[in-house]
Amino acid sequence: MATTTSPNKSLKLLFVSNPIGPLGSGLGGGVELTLRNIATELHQRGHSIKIVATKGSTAWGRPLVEIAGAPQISAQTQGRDAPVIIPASSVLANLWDYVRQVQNDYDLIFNFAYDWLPFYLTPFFTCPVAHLVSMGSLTEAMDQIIEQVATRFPGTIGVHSHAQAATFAFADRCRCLGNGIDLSVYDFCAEPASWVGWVGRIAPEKGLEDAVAASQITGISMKIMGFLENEAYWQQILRDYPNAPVEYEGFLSTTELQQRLRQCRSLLMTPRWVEAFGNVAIEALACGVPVIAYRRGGPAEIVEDGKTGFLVEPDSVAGLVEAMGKLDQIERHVCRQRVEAQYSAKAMGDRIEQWFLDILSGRQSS
Ligand code: HBI
Repeated sequence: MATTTSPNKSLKLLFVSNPIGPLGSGLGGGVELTLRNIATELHQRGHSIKIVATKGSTAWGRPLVEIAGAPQISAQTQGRDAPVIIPASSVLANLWDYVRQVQNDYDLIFNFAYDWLPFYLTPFFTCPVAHLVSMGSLTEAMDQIIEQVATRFPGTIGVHSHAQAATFAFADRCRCLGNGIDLSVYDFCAEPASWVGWVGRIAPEKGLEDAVAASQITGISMKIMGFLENEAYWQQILRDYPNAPVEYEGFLSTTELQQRLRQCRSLLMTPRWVEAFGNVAIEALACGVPVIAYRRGGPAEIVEDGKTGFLVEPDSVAGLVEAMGKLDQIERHVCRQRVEAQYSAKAMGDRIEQWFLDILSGRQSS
């Protein structure tokens, strides 16, 4: 139901997770960390949060409803003309049937799924729905259904970066939210180890092979951390770069990840696609780790070239190698300061809270 809200009113919020895997499994990539951080921050501000997610999820202490069912195919493995596929016993369908049943208990529903169904169902709900779109344009079907919501419910489409918004025809109707992390989890490290780091889902769109190539050329060791999504892709990289001093450290928890990340000389980000944001960029900077990133997507809006890292010509291994030779120019404490100013959980909480209040009051702002 619509409510008139004042900034200090506690909102009753239902967070609906993504349908590709349980929260805490890593299958949901950056969107898991985003959901966790927003839920924690808004709870601390006095809002009441409930999370509905795939069976087997963790909700980091927040009230959780677990829903069983078959997962969706990962959206980025689909082609632009991919049809919308809903498997039998679809967990996505079951999630949103639950949401329909309980919608009157909430002021606002917050969707984290990059899937057709929640957008299609939005007009069928009486409770307002806010959508956090976690990736850039991937398929015609998704572009069309998100645009339909952006048109019918102005101001309810949230994105992480201007670069991500620019991949959609309705870029000017997206609300740019950036992202945010709980800085108390990330300890600043002034004296790094000699090695560099690479963090992310190990899949072709993340361009890991370029970072491995740069490690082989420079002889600088590299620690690789993240969810091994595509084994064949990883094995091919090992065959192509047999002498690269690289080590796969597995999919680590946030705490374990930051313990390794903070020691890095630098983080390398080599996205082939328009990374919507690049959470790991702010996680690294929060520890004082400079980021060397292709000038593409979200990381290009986070890294300040020459100040908190280097922005490199996309897909240029030589560019990565050159930047790796200039890391002494970067002051590690400046990296931490930039995150404290723009990407703390508080800064993100302010942006999300204002977004919700604007939706509930029918106000619009970019
Ligand atoms: N695929 N179908 C689908 N739905 C999602 O919500 C989804 C996805 N692939 C990747 C993904 N979410 C997240 O890893 C990114 O949004 C970060």
